This record gives sequence, structure tokens and C-alpha cells, in this order.
Amino acid sequence: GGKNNTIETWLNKHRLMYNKATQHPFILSIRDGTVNLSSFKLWLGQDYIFVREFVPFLASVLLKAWKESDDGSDMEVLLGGMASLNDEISWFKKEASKWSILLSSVAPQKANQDYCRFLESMISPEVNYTVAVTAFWAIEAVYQESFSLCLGSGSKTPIELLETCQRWGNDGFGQYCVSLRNIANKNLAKAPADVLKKAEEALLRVLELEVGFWNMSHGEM
Ligand code: HMH
Repeated sequence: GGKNNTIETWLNKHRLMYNKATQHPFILSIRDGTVNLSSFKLWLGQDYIFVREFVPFLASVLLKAWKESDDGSDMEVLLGGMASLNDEISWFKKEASKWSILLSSVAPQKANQDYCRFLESMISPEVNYTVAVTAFWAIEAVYQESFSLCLGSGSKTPIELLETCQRWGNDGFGQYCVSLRNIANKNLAKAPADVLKKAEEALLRVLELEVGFWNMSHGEM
């Protein structure tokens, strides 16, 4: 606690794992234009399932904020996230039809099931707001960092994947992630040691699950 930079401290401490999650070979293959389109389609179908599971998780974070946060602006940031998820689900359906993916026939693979089980565990009222909002920030931040890599100068992202990369790599989403990190830092600064420990564990678990999710898409099961 104390200083308002717990997240930065943890990211430095766990830099290797964070880089594994944000610079995965699947993302690097999008960036250098060598991505296998069947991998991309697999990712798209699996992520649609994940995002649907993300809705009740975010609802639970919102509920915890309402009960436990002393700052009303937290709820507004989270509500904005909820609104974006509504848009995101429509986008997945549109994108899936563009790639001729029948979403109703996609079954969650092992890595996705593991991740969804983690989200479900975070919904429990026993998990406090600080831990849940730290996990939430980490989940969003990994996608933001990953996909913005595919938009940077020198990237050779295939044109038909640009919209996907912009969805999570755009500046607005980047700002949203900064707001979430500020919320997490603010709550971590006043958290007792046991909560700090659980939040750090949740961050590490998210990074591990993100790597597993990319591995699944990249055909490295
Ligand atoms: C697996 N992680 C995964 N999917 C997503 N859509 C996000 C993070 C960001 O919302």
C-alpha cells in the first residue's frame, strides 16, 4: 500500500510473464502479416464465447463497486465498459458472418473453459472489489497492449484484420485501460496485505490464462 503505483511495481516484478501475454507469437504473426487465417477464425469463435462470459463477470465487478467503492466515478467507468461490451457482441456477430463462422456451433476449448471458470470464481461475493477490479484491468490491458502492437509503425497487419486490431488497440480503449488501472491502483493503495496478495495472484493468473488463450488460437495446445 502507500504509493499509488502498485500495478507498475507488479508489472516490473512480473515483466517476463506480462511480455509473454502481450507479445505472443499469435499477435506477432498478425503484426508481421504471416498469421494463419484459420488461427484467426478459431480465435474469433472462441473469443465470442469468452466475451459472453465476460458480461456476468463485469456485472459482478459493477455490483462490488456499488457495494464497496467510496468513489462514484468507478461505477461510471465500469458502466461505460458494459456499454462497450454490448457493442462488442454485435461486432463479433458481424465479424463472424464476414468469415463464415457459425457462432452457434462453436464449442469452448479447454483453455477457454479454464478462463471462463476463473471469471466465474471472481463473481463470488467472497472476492472483494479490489481483487476483482485488478483482474478486470489486467484482462483488458493484455488485449489493449497486444492489439496496439499490430497497429504500430512497421506493422504489416493484413487489411482484413485491421478492424479487429483497432477494436482493442485504439486510443479510446487505451484511455479506458488507464482509467481502470487508476481505479485498481487507488484501491490497492488502501488494501490490507491479504487483499494485496490475492490481487497479485489474480493478476498472475490472468496473464497465465491469456497465454493459454493465445496458445489455443495459435494451435499450440
Ligand atoms: C481472452 N481477453 C480475452 N478476450 C477478450 N475479449 C479480452 C481479454 C478483452 O476484452
